[in-house]
Amino acid sequence: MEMKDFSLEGKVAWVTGASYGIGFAIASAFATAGAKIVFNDINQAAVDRGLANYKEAGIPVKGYVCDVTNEEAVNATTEEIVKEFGSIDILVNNAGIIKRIPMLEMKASEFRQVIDVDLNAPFIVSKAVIPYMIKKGHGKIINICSMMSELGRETVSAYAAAKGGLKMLTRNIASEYGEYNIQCNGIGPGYIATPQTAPLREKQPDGSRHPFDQFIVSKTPAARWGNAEDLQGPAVFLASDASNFVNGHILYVDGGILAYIGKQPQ
Ligand code: NAP
Ligand code: GCO
Repeated sequence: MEMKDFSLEGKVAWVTGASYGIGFAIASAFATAGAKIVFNDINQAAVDRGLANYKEAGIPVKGYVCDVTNEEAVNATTEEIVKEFGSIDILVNNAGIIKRIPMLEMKASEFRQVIDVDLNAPFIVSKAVIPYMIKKGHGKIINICSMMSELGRETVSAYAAAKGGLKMLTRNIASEYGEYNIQCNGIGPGYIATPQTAPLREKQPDGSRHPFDQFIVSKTPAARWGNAEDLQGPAVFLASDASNFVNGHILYVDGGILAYIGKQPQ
């Protein structure tokens, strides 16, 4: 093994929904490791916000407006990226949404919307990119899964169904395209402090911590929320040649939540 196996020099990486948060942190780490970065977001305002974030971080980047649930738009964006950059060596399916609604109050249309962004879109984007990876003779796909790929909890039925499905889509892409030297793996972040989880960390009117915030810290052996930077090393590993025989794996980056039975009563 050589340290250059961890390098992403000369690689082109597309991270979806990467204007901020986990996607931005992963794209930034890829840039540090030598990759050229492209990202997309759902509208021009989001892309502009992303471009400003990358500029501030000194990272050259190209941003595209593309709704990942729109197959036509995804195909067109994929073609544009390949035309401009020559290939897509690394794809991170990061764009996602969550709706926290008790199942009996959730409309079928709301359930479908979550499945559309969190599960159908990784299928659509991977389907667009894989032929180019086959042509190039290699490719890395990283699907951003979740604790909810393994666990359920109140109010997140659609999200858990989608992220559980994404885990299996990951394994299936690995199974179907592994012979073309394509590795498809997942990252399952634990509870990460981003805008997506901000409502779960909101201070109470009396200034005390949100009960869910305290619950998560007590469930996490690391005794803290993760931050987006905690995902950078694992993502670079899965994007690099150092992981060329790792396929269909979900790497949980969760401070130990899944390993832990919980604090015993005192
Ligand atoms: P996030 O708010 O979920 O970020 C997702 C990004 O995707 C946003 O930039 C969002 O844009 C974009 N997006 C949403 N729908 C899209 C669409 N149809 N087309 C294109 N882009 C779209 O924040 P995050 O916490 O960084 O989450 C990133 C990923 O990690 C998600 O897949 C999430 O489920 C997953 N995850 C998060 C955690 C956590 O604790 N934070 C844990 C496990 C997994 P807008 O903001 O403009 O809507
Ligand atoms: C929730 C959270 C989670 C996290 C994450 C956990 O409401 O329980 O939003 O679903 O965001 O996906 O890994």
